[in-house]
Amino acid sequence: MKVLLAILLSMILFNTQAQEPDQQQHQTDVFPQVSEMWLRAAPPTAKMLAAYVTLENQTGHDLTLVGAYAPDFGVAEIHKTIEIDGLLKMREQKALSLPDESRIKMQPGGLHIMLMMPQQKFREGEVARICLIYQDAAGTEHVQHLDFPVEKK
Ligand SMILES: [Cu+2]
Repeated sequence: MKVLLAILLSMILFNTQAQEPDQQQHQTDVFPQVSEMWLRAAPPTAKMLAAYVTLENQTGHDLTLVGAYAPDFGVAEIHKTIEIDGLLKMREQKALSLPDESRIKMQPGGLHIMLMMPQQKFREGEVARICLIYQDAAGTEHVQHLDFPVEKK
């Protein structure tokens, strides 16, 4: 009888433990963490501007960066600068994978957000809204709205 009671008691304890909420499952952070975010200041006549950011995926889910848009620009694209036969060229990156626990680092001479057809001038100290579009494993798109400080570097 005592043995049976002990078994029953341990089953109850086990059940209680199993029902405790899993902290990991309650993580609601959908977007990567951002750092080193800036838009390169350019002369007022510039037709193209470049913006940079480092994205770190701590969401617990794999993501893919599939594009960008910016309300103050006619076109926004993710580009990569590559060297072909000694010439620097830019290629649009339509899908950059950003698996869980990985990062994408954009910087001059490499990956960047290319902004074309500016609808207004951006001066140093101002910010420009740029929205990054991610796709999750299920194919659902998530838009991260970011304000890039305009900096001279
Ligand atoms: Cu470019």
